[in-house]
Amino acid sequence: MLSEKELSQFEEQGYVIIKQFLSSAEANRLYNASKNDQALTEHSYAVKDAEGNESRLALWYTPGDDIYGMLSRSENLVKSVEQLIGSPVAHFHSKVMQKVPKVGGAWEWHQDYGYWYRNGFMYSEQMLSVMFALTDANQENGCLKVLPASHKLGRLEHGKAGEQVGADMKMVNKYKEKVEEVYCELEAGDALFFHSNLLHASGPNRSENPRWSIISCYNNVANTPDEDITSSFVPIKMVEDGRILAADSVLSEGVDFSSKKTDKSLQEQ
Ligand SMILES: O=C(O)CCC(=O)C(=O)O
Repeated sequence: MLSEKELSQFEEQGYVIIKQFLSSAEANRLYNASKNDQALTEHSYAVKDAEGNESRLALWYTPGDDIYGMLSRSENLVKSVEQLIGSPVAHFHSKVMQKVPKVGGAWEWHQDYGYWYRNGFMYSEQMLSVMFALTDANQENGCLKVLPASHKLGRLEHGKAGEQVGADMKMVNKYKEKVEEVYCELEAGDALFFHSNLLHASGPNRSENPRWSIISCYNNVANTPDEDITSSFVPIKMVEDGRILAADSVLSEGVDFSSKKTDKSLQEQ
């Protein structure tokens, strides 16, 4: 559960980092599982940044009984999310983000709610993401960077940015005159909770090391979308903590993957 200090950091700055949310054994197991999972590899797709560098991701909706489900459904995590967006919560989706050494591309400045708004979700403050570092993430391998307190700007316009969709750079640059961007350097196992309106981006991976992470996104079940994204309004089935090390390391069969075609972060309005 998050402390008062962590809750007010999230409220004021739009994000909070929890060191060693996962043990290094758990982070390592998740990393190896995601590297070796055939279904995940088959359903992953590449996204180019403005310079043509590619990152890969695999995204699915309903969490299963596998290692990823044991992470996103774990009691400590779900209760922490509930502290931030109210209860009960649903698991909107999770994704494995892969930045291969020397190749992995950048993600342009955006707010997640800039995409999710298009699904018809009304309340940005009832949605958030949690990024789990499966490898160390730093400036050299393209860690996430954020603009503190930008969640208070409300939703900005989003439009085409290379193959991706990014926030209106006129507003982003104006806000950058007021605040310094913060590089969220993480060690494997650290978790970064961030508000759906927080402006964030990441650079390319110029290093010899991979930058791998899982991002799980949550929604308050009362915040229903227009579209039939069932996972986003069905209360999550919580499981007790500590199941990651024993769970099946292959994604459950029949997992409902998203594809590049349906990914809202790639579609212009
Ligand atoms: O993985 C990254 O570097 C950025 C991912 C991101 O911004 C997102 O999924 O919203």
